[in-house]
Amino acid sequence: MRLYTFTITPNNRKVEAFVRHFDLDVDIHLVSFKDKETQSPAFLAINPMGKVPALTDGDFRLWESNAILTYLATKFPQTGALPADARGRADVDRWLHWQSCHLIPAIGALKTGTETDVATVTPLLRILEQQLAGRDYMLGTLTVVDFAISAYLMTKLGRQLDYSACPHVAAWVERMGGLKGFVATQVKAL
Ligand SMILES: N[C@@H](CCC(=O)N[C@@H](CS)C(=O)NCC(=O)O)C(=O)O
Repeated sequence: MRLYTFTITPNNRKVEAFVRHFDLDVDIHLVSFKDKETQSPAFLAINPMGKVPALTDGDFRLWESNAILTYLATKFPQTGALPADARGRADVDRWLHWQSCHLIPAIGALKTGTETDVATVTPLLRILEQQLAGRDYMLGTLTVVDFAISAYLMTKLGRQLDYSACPHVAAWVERMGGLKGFVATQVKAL
């Protein structure tokens, strides 16, 4: 298995951190944007979107960070990072979709400058706060959901959000940042 990644961005870091946290038998390949590697015919054959992260497993080619996370957790069940029962799995899907459909657009708007008020993300942080009350991790134990969401709050922009009403979220981001995989992928944050 080979992971194509560019560590510094949260879309990539969350997957690479997962691989490194659990010491998964995955070859990590850092792509070179300088050399336009993601636009090369060889890479476009892996991901026609020309984006990382991407994963190859034999002749299987997978892209989209959340799909890669759940695939890895399925292939390496020893991680215990993906509930097997229907409700647990639906719970994972719920939060992965929430991250893509709600958190990313809100943070993305701040990043591009179409929104300048960091308070626009606060209602979403409050949703996380509610979920994390009484839990160390989003679903109780460490799952792909924690990797999928926390990586965005560890960025330079993520750290500028207002956590004053969300102490559980702040503590969780701190806890996640201390995990082996996130320590190993600590580079100058975006
Ligand atoms: N939704 C995708 C986003 C992937 C993505 O946007 N990757 C960026 C880096 S964070 C990229 O490869 N950009 C290069 C480009 O667009 O040329 C995911 O979660 O994997």
